[in-house]
Amino acid sequence: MAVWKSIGALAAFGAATANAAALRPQARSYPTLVESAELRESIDIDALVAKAEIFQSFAYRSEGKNRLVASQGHQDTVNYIHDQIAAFPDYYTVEKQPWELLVGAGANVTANNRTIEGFATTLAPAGDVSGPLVAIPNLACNASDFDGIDLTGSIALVHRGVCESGIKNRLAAAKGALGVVIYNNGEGNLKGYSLSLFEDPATPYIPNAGITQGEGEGLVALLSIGQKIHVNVKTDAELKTTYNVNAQTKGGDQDNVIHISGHSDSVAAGPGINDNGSGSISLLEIAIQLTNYTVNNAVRISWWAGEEEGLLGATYYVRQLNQPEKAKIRLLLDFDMMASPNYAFQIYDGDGSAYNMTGPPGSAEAEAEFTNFFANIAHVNHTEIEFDGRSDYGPFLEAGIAAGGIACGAEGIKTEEEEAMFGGAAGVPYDVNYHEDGDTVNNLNHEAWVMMTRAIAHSTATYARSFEGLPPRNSSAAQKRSMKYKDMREGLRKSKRFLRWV
Ligand SMILES: *[C@@H]1O[C@H](CO)[C@@H](O)[C@H](O)[C@H]1NC(C)=O
Ligand SMILES: *[C@@H]1O[C@H](CO)[C@@H](O)[C@H](O)[C@H]1NC(C)=O
Ligand SMILES: *[C@@H]1O[C@H](CO)[C@@H](O)[C@H](O)[C@H]1NC(C)=O
Ligand SMILES: *[C@@H]1O[C@H](CO)[C@@H](O)[C@H](O)[C@H]1NC(C)=O
Ligand SMILES: *[C@@H]1O[C@H](CO)[C@@H](O)[C@H](O)[C@H]1NC(C)=O
Ligand SMILES: *[C@@H]1O[C@H](CO)[C@@H](O)[C@H](O)[C@H]1NC(C)=O
Ligand SMILES: *[C@@H]1O[C@H](CO)[C@@H](O)[C@H](O)[C@H]1NC(C)=O
Ligand SMILES: CC(=O)N[C@H]1CO[C@H](CO)[C@@H](O)[C@@H]1O
Ligand SMILES: [Zn+2]
Repeated sequence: MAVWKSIGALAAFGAATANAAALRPQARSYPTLVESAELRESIDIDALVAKAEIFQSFAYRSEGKNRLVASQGHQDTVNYIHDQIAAFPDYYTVEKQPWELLVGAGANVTANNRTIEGFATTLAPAGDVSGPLVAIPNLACNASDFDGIDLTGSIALVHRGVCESGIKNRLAAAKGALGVVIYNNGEGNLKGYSLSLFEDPATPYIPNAGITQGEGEGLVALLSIGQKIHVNVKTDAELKTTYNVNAQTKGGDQDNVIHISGHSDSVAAGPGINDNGSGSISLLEIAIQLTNYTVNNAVRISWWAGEEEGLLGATYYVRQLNQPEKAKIRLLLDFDMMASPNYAFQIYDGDGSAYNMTGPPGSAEAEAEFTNFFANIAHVNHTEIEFDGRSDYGPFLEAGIAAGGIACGAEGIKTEEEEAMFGGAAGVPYDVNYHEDGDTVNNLNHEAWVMMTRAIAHSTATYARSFEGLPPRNSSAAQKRSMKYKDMREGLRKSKRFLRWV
């Protein structure tokens, strides 16, 4: 296997052997500039699946059989990715970037001395609080939902959905509540549930526990007929350190960076091999294959932690970048769920042609490049999906950084039109195992995974060669765009699609 010494040595080596190599066109024995077709062809399903098996083994030997952020299964994943990249010390710099989060470690809830199954909430503090239960109308996303309600010394009962639970918790705390009980807005439990927004030190969080929809609706019914309910909420939380893995080629223009990313953690329910192990693995495989080539622009690759808890790793990362560092990132491409069993080839609608939400300048061009890949190179159909910030590219959009990406589909239902375009089955979710214990190696679609990984390889190679066609950086336009984006997120909070996420 070729491990090139340093970029300086590498360029000299290339020049010295170029003539000799030209005589032996079969043997590519010197480093060449990366090229889409070659990098694409280096993608091999066996190499991808072998890594998926490794990720799954990390999950299965972990206590919760998952790769939940900061768990053993996740830590093993982070170390594995880091070590794979560190095996190319002359090609990449690589770091494990630490950050901390409070992971929920238990929640006991009683109502009038009856024990209710409680779910710990990540990012919320430990505590032992009691008081009368008060139900908050609407979805408790807006200060006006709390108008005329005095929560002093009380426990607030709120419904999940529409906005991050961190907003609900803060608003309740501001009205004097001692704790919050959130009830689910669908079937199932709230294992691994998160407040989804880092704590704002100015408005600290109060203890928070989740309960099922059935329990929540029962309590609301009792309160509505005037029954008094005294609630006790006991929560435990552990401060844990987790890591983003960030790698960057030593070669290429360090001031003009193509940044590709995915997330390394899973939800609590399962090993998370499609969501989003598949994206992480695609990136790892591309990072390894890239070491055979030189690049004109630096390639940065990040594996975020804590995506499932509210895009936390990416949020942390963007927050700690100063403006000149942000400006070096010409484009961020994010990849999640690359191997859904009932897939569609979906491109984020960066130009707003389908969903009327555009990204910062450069996002439209990124969409066009993926369209070019599917339509003109792979000759397959594609669809567009809302550029809604629902995955790790969200914090980059808010910082005015151009972004794009592709996906294969999560819990959404395949339409008749899409069945005609991609095969599979209409009326069935793209990934029936989304956030379930069935999200395993056996349920990956190999054809989709190779296609998606090749799409990533194409865009990586294209931008590693040149940013031609991408508009120049314009920080004033970026600022304007990021303000507009924040407004649109507000509008989106009201849309149905957001409801089950937060
Ligand atoms: C690099 O290229 C060689 C020769 O084509 C190939 O055997 C190898 O698998 C490639 N990848 C890496 C990471 O060396
Ligand atoms: C709960 O239990 C405590 C101690 O056993 C008792 O004093 C209290 O009256 C009970 N509260 C209700 C609402 O039953
Ligand atoms: C909050 O409520 C106010 C007053 O009813 C309303 O104008 C505003 O649009 C609401 N904001 C959100 C995010 O729902
Ligand atoms: C919840 O109750 C169980 C059983 O009594 C106890 O072991 C656990 O420590 C309690 N957790 C909290 C957060 O109070
Ligand atoms: C697109 O969104 C803008 C606001 O961002 C709005 O003014 C315009 O009417 C929308 N266009 C369509 C076709 O929905
Ligand atoms: C693309 O979709 C159309 C239906 O819209 C279908 O007839 C065609 O076979 C699809 N092409 C490929 C390559 O799957
Ligand atoms: C940068 O963006 C601003 C605001 O959209 C625009 O007025 C200005 O002409 C742009 N500058 C360049 C150099 O493109
Ligand atoms: C593109 C995509 O579907 N990504 C998913 C990765 O995982 C997170 C958390 O489960 C989902 O919210 C994203 O939708
Ligand atoms: Zn579009």
